[in-house]
Amino acid sequence: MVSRRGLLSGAAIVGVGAFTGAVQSPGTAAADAPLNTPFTPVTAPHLAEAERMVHYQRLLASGYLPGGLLGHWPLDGTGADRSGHERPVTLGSGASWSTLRAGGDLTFDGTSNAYAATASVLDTTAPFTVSAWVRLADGDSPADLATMYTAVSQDGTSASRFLLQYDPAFSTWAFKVRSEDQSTKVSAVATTPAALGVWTHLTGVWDGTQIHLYVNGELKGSAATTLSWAATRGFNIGRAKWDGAPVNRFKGSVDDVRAYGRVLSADEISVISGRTADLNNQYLVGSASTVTWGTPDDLTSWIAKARCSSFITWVLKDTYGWASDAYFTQYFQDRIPEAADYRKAFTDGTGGPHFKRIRKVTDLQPGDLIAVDYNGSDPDNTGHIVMVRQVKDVFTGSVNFSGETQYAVEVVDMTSDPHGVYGLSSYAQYPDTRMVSDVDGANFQGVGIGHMMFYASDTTGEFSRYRWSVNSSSAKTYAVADRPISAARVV
Ligand SMILES: [Ca+2]
Repeated sequence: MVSRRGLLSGAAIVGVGAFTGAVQSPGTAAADAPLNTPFTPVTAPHLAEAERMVHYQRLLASGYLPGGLLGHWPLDGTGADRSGHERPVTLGSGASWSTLRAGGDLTFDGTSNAYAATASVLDTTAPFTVSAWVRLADGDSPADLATMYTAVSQDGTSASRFLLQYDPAFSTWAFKVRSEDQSTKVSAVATTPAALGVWTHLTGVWDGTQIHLYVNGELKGSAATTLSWAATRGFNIGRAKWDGAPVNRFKGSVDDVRAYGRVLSADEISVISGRTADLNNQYLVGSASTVTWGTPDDLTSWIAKARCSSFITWVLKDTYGWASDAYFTQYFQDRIPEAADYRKAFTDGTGGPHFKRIRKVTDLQPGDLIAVDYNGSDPDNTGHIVMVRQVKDVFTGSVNFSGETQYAVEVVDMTSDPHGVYGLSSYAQYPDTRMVSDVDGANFQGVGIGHMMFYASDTTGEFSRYRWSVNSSSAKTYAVADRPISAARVV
């Protein structure tokens, strides 16, 4: 399943192509494109195993679920339909592209031209599912919580067949269906109030006998209805229809709208909302860890709940017969060594026959491990350990030190804090896969691929310091005198 174009071509893939998908934002992945990740040439089996985990966690984070998809609008700066059904939405003048979430989104100003529309997508006489990320405007021109705002609808001559919306009567989100003559309305309503400025994932389902509303991947409301009629007058994002005219124009932002011609299960809705990714890909402090390489046809079976060092250890144990509890206990005095234990063993040469010290940054190869010792400066962590994908290039843009050369190193690791900040200009060339998802106040954690900056002494070529990402400030740059760094090859 993992694409290895780099391996097939035999050439290292450099630059932004490492995270394909969003044309406008090289650092992000479109929800339907993560299978195209051009991974680096892999000669180290444990790197391949780590990449497989990243790959599936990326699919989960993007809500990858193509089965039955009749329309999918990632809204990454274009109205394109990525479902393969070629149903692009056309924007009214009250809709504009925005970048509140990684990859981009669509913002509506609440005026009469606030919409994006295409011809009818769903056969609304049969069960269907519709979903979207929504965010009511806050700031200088906030949404009015006394006003009805519809995020997604599909319309007949007079009224919308269904509405995924904010309803001021309940002060929260709702999924509704109507009769063709507008005489009947059935609502499934959320249980907690909606707030301004909060990205929320909504899914509405009609299964033939009931409607269901899911909020952030969890079922929050249901109602019985067998209403069935064909809504043939268009699929709308950002508005609804009543008495034959547009109403409920959205004020805020909408992203990743999907229409499925079937009922999605609760587990599937958990996937498309990103909830499963949040559950399965977690950074843990402490000794507990669960790292499970699942099966390709079951995304949800891939689990990466660990800290940096336990993730690396589980990758080695999963890949090599020698990487046993007995080995690590013999050479590291622990079944699952801490990052500082790895650093010390690499430096002292005490890691046993399967770890060979690498001193120079320019000698690093794919699969090598780099361990940093925090020297007791962090109460929660002894340090950090990463697996190298490639030494990408010499970086000279900022935070340079005399007598040292700065290298951007692409790494696989498990962290609570992605490497870099989406949207800063320097980030795009050195992105982090954990930024597939929400960047609006979220801190996407877990296993992923990102870039750290390691420095080498011009005199010796050995590690001299590091910083967490291309965006990290000089003040967050650590010299080896304060935080020792050591690397090793797995042999
Ligand atoms: Ca988007």
